[in-house]
Amino acid sequence: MSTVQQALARLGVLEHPESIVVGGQSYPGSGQTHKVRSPIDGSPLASLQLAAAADLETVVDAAHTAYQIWRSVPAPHRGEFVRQVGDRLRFHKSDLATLVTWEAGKITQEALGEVQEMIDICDFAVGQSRQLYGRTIASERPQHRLAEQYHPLGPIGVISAFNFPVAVWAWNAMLAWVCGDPVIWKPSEKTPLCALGCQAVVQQVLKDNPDVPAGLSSVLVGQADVGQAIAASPRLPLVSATGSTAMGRAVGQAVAARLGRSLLELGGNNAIIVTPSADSELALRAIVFSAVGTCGQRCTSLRRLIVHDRVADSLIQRIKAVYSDLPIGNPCHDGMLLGPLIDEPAFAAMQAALAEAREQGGTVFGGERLLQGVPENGFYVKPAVVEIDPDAAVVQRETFAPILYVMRYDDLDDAIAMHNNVPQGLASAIFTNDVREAETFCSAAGSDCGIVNVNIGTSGAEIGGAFGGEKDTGGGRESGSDAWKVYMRRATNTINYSSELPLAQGIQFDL
Ligand code: UN1
Repeated sequence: MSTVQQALARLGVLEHPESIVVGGQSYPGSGQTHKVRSPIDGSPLASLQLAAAADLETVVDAAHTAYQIWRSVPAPHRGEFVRQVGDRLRFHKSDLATLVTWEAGKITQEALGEVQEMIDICDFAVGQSRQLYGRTIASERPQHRLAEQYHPLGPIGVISAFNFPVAVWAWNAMLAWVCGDPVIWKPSEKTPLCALGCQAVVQQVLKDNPDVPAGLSSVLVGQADVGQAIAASPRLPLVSATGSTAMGRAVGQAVAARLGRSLLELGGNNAIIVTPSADSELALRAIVFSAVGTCGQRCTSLRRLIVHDRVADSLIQRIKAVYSDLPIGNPCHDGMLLGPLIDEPAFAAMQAALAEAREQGGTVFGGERLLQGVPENGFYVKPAVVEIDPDAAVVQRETFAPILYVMRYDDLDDAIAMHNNVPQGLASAIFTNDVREAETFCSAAGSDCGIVNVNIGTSGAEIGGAFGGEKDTGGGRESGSDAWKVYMRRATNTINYSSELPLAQGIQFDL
């Protein structure tokens, strides 16, 4: 038995997994057959008959049935269910990390970190389940109480990407569940076993809690047609989608057309500014982790480095030296820092971006495919450093690969302008020991991103903060802070406990 099969068996995933699971019930979809291969070495991992758009309705029916029950379960009891999910996730941490490594190609440390992110959001959601509070507002009328309540919203559609095949679902599902909403999950068809592994964990908890309705948690492994059906379904009041800007635009428009709510977490074009006062050791480590972590395939990956003229030469030289020595190869092996790209199209997109960068006057270091010392049939690459003009067209685009575009600046205002001059607005950072520079970057006139850091990199956010970004990144916020509110509907209550009927705004209306 392979490591993956062992992990699946321990989780309780069927030997021949099926692409639709509602609670504990699984069945094949009516779409085409789909083979899943590992990015590590191209080895086959699973063959599934995918879900198709027509399969969605029955799953939504089950979610609605579950909603009728779940919405009236006291929120702290809903939290107790999530607490048990968190316990099972702890128990299966390494099994799920194995699936993440084999399906997404993440090094073991990052795969374990992603599962930890799921556990963290469970803990957060459990606490949140006792804090779904509205405000009491001073009423202008005597003996009146003006207050707001948050109520469950309904079944939620979650569309996630291959690069965070488990954590992004957990950010959404754990909050949705404590908020009283069932979840229908369409994972990337590149990482179905990760999704089925998570669903198996939920299944274990459902078994221990027979009163919890099975339709609370469903998975449909399918392609874009299933995503479109989710976006178009008027019975899913919120659709949370993570992926490319093109995908998010299509989902956002379809959801808006039916006046639904969407939570979009799309592409980033994340940058770090390094100023002359920066701690260069700290900056170097942060730059390398942010640029090459997950092989440059995080939405928070560092794509642009904006470095002051005075420190540029030495920093660029040190980055290149570190890049030349990076352990690249099988992500299961201890000590590896860089695993493979997800697949051949990702490699082709990286090469196309590098060719374009050269045409646009860039100087390219690295970026080539590695064939020695790595498993065969995987797309392992040397990370690239590209010195280029900030106005080059290729710099405006998110290429999901380890390419770091480097540009120089002289004046901080110019650096901030350069920083903000891209369509995306997810994560950003400044490295400086100068409080004026740091606070300027964090101010209204500074970074225009949803995540703005000082002396740490762009990737690797904690779950406690709201996660998401502006402009082409889609504007949604998920995970921590008050992101829970998007999973609920707000009711404003005016309660009159007087024996008069005073009208607001002092209106007289005497019968
Ligand atoms: C993503 O790439 O879609 O901040 C999410 C990070 C992770 C989440 C990334 N906590 O890099």
